[in-house]
Amino acid sequence: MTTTSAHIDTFARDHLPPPEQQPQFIFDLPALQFPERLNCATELLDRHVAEGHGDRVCIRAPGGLTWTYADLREKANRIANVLVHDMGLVPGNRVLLRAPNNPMLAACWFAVMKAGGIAVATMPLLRAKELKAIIEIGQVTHALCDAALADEMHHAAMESPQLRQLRHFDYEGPDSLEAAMERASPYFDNVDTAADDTCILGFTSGTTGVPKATMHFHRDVMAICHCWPPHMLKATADDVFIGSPPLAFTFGLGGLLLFPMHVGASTVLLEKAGPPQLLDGIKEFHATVLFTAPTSYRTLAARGVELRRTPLRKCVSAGEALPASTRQLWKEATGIELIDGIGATEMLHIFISHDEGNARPGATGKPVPGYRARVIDDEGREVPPGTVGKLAVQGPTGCRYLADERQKSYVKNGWNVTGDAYVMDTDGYFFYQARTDDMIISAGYNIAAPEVEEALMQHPAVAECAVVGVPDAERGQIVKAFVVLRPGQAGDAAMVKTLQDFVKATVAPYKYPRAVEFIDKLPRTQTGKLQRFRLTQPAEGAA
Ligand code: 3UK
Repeated sequence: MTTTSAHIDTFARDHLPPPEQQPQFIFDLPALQFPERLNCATELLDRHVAEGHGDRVCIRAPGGLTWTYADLREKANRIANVLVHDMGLVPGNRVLLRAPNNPMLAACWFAVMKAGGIAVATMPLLRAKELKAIIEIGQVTHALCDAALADEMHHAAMESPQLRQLRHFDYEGPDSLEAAMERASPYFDNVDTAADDTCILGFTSGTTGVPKATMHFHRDVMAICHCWPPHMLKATADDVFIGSPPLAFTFGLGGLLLFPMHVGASTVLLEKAGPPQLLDGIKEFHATVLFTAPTSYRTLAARGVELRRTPLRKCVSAGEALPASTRQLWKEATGIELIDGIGATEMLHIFISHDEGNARPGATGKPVPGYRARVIDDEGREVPPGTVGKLAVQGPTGCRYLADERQKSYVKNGWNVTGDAYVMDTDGYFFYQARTDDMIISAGYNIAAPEVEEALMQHPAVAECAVVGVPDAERGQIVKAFVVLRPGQAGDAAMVKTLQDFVKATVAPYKYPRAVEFIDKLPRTQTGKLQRFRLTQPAEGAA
């Protein structure tokens, strides 16, 4: 596609991976025939107002705040004017956003889209050092930051000469973003961006290594709204969305902002969204659609009686594998069949999933309409059903790392290779096995760490666990389990034996953990993913 970019600052276009390293994109649904000019803010926000739905509730938050679509549009327009007229933004500039999930963060995100900028949303818990790395990699020129998170931002800004402009919101003061918004016009003509102008730099949450920036276009934002939600989630304008993933994580951006807005529904943004806040939020706002991670479903399942009295009807799990036992636990507690889906920052959102009617225990599902998937061997050949291999996917979205050598390992022969080991059955269902680096090879056997974890988790004494391969002279590697016990359980030799016997009775005995260590807490990323590598090399960088 050769379209005319609206970007005056050509940094993003200049750093796209070369064409031969890009994945093959496919657009074989009618809804994916995008025009050359496309601004996702026009589609997701302004359209509702233009169609006469400006007074529908768009965003709610604890403390009584309610914004309609018209309110959000006016805020975003004012911020876009501040960005352009006060802060000197030109299309293509990168704008760092830093806030917990709240309405102002949503307004800032849409303001960046409207102004033709590129949003670089960052995880609230990041420290100055990590923010500085993101500013450097993304050559970030502007930043909008929640005053509550100003400290680390300030330190990062001091050491980042490329960052030209920084404004804070949610505080009283003449130099606040809100004060500037008051002075700005409530009208803004969205920049006429090309469908293939970059609008998001999504940093990988990465369970290991140096962060990578993935690049996504305006058309990618619309593509994810047209693929998974209408076919798997099937939400309507009357739904109320709620959930835990940060908007800086594309799981949260889609689930808690883009998808509700695409169908004209409303979303509840919670700054704190642990299980207790989710439960309160579901009750207070009568939420009907929940997005969170497997661990959070396990904790919330204990509150099934209360949840059954709410209108909650659709529950989505992503970010890490959903154990069959968690699916069952949630169904028994709430009566709701979980919708599992695998997504990735590189793919922007979910590409294998199922709806409630087609859930199969232990399976992630089938390729989402618009995507295709296969299981391949090390040479890139498709393997037969029932064989473990690497997951490869193609669709309207795909991996484009900003100037990063690792593009060549994620994209092979036009396929996105996600780093996950999968098996497809003869019905075309995809079963997650492990991250390719979490396959343990012990005495010649392939053992998937999550399978052993799932077996352990079914024991009533186990609260959480993580399984890794540790070096062993005789067997190459042995299976080692790190176990967090439920309160009141003793981590002694008898418990080790009990758990080992329990695993042997649940899965093939050669998979049992030959070593078991009891710990208080598992290491997790800010997106809730287990960091197994930190259990094999605990000394380095342990927080
Ligand atoms: C793992 C899963 C099994 C898998 C994400 C939904 O997680 C997201 O993006 P990340 O870049 O991580 C991608 C990796 O996470 N994973 C995610 N979901 C599942 N494994 N079952 C699942 N349901 O290893 C994948 O390669 O942090 C999830 C939407 C948007 C996202 N960015």
